[in-house]
Amino acid sequence: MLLKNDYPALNYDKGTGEEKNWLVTETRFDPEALGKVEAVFSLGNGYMGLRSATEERYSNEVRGNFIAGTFNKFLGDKEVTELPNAADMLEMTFTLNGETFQLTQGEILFYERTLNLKKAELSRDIHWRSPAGEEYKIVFSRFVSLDNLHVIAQKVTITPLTNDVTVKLNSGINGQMTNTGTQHFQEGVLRLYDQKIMKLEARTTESAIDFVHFSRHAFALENEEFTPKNTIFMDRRKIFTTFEPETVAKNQTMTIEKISGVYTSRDKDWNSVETALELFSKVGNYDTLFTAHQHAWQSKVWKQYPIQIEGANFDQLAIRFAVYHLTGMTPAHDNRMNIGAKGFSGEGYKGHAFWDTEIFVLPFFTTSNPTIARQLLEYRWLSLPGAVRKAVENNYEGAMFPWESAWLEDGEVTPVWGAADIITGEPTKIWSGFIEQHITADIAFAVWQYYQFTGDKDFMEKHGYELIFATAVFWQSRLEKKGDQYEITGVVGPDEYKEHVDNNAFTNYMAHWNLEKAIHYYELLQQENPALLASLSAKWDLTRNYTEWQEKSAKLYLPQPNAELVIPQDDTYLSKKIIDLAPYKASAQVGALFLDYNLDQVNDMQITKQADVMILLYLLENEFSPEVKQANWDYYEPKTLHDSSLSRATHSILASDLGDKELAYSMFEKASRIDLGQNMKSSDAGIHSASIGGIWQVVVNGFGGVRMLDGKLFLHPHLPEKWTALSFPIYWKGSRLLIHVTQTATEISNTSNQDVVLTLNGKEISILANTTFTTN
Ligand code: IFM
Repeated sequence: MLLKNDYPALNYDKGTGEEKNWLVTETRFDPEALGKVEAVFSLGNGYMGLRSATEERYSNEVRGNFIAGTFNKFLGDKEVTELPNAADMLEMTFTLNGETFQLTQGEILFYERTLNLKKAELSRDIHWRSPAGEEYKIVFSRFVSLDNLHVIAQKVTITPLTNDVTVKLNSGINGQMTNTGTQHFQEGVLRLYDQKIMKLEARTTESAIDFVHFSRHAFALENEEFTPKNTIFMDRRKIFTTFEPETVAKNQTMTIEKISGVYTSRDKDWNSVETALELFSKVGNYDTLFTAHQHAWQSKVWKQYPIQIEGANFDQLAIRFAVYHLTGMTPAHDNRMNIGAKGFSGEGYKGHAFWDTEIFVLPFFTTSNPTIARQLLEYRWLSLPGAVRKAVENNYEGAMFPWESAWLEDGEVTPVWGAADIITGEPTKIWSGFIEQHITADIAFAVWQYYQFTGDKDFMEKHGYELIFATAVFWQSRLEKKGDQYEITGVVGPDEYKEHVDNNAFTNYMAHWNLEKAIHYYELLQQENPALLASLSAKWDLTRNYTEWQEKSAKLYLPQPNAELVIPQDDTYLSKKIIDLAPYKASAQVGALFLDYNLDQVNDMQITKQADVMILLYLLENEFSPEVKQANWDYYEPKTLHDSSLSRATHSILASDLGDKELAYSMFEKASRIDLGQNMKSSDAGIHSASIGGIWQVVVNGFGGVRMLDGKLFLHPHLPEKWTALSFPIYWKGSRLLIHVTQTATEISNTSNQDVVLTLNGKEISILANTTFTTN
């Protein structure tokens, strides 16, 4: 029976030939570890995402179907808006010769569940002996179409191996889903059309978004289509059909297809339930849908991001895994939506967007698919009203972006209470929504980074300048005069283990950067586009602000390196107690520290949750010398628990910059295993979007050495010893460059019609249009 723990649960080497380094395979069924695979093998197309729960149900499962941007708030002050768990369309219960198919019963003689990243298809291949001794080969396949964003397709083949048997199916749409108990939907109309298409309508309770779900089935015996007798069944929020038993002879195969669709009134092209039904009626069968789906993945994803690592199979798989999820989690179809910190792969963080998007994920799109990057930044521009509301509520001016975002108009949606405090027994207050304020500068930084990479003036004129000005207006109102200088007190920096600190270095430097950029662009627009400046000035009171920016930015306190070159993370960090972190660093459990201490106690120790000063040294890298970077690494890394999945990628990139290839690689190894590794409890609440974006940054910005400094492109690769080659595309000011790096040479193909100037390994070069430059 394949339930043993004596070999790794995930296998990365099953793919051969064309599929080498494209397959991740779960090799045993473990009813205790369903959550990991549900999340890590989740399917998505940016419009929706599905946790990969199985067709048949298990007690520890968490089923999840999330549709981008359909936020709803449950009643009461304790709740914040969240992405509702929509009706489940995957469920199918099989009765084989009177026995219910359940892997916890009988014996599993063969089991493999595989996520094929290239095809974006999930399959499950099982040889099962039932409790009565009948053996079956059962193969399940499914995908969420990238060609038709509304469609989910499933196929099941059942082959009895010992005797002729009967196969009965109960399948439908189950709207009894909740977000861990919270029901977000009012019941709507249930209906069966033409004895074929099941429909479930639902409406979110507060945001009043209409959902309509459809499912239909098709059956074949040895490729001969047939229609079994069936009975429709409706219950509260549930519509199911029972397909009566059909005899399948030994070694014959019965094929069942279930095609489902979901449409909502949030869709830009939403018209009515009737129109949705009409659209769904035209959807093809599994194979035709799959051909179009594969074509879409090939043309929109794998051709667009042909990133290759040679010499390390797992690493190649890991970067493909990253691109796979970056595609699935990103609502590229609609600029009113953003990326959830867990994508669509779980309820974790409620579908909200954090700084994870701008600092960790966006660089992938800015560099590899600027159209999508622009849309994600447009989301922030569209959500300026919410940011203004948050500023007003806090007695500030300008745009104070929420720590967690959902609807454009919502403003702050961070929940106020979190995990249990082990000392007081009370819930811990989450301060981030109140005082983790660096996100406002992070968004401005991402705008600037996008502009530098793309040269997209149209974006700047329509959205970018306004975002940089509105955020700078916030900062000037936020700064506090203390003696001769300005300070920012009472914040949480990226290190969320320090609350209510004064002058968090990252926050102060980023605010300063934001103010300086606003001054720069104000002056630039005075010269180049006074009309635009006048209209933005009227809206944001820029004439007064410009004076304030100049005065305050010049006097904003920026913590300087001390005698040991260490930049104080905040005013008091360096004077706090130091404890031995070795046991916590060695623990496989994230947050193991909190089994011994509560957050108040951790606040008083030199313990850092995640890259804080380190991310400052990365983002504003040319403001700090290599000596300062090294000294801060040596000081802070031993005090950093990497308890946030965002941490290791940044550390790896810095280690690359500091010339420590081994350390950079070991940090990368750990980062790339956060979701994809063997820890079967790492991802239950969902994958880690920022970590996944961070993995791409480690490969391209760290090992590939791609940087944009002061608006110029730099390339300084340092491949890990075991990699023989790395290839990736980047866009620079509209030109697509294909970069191929080996241990001894770098080749850059400029596929555009314009010359590109960049600095390669410290030397400025110009690569003529449509030519390839090679070193050595
Ligand atoms: O944004 C992060 C934060 O930096 C650390 N905690 C998790 C958040 C969401 O990923």
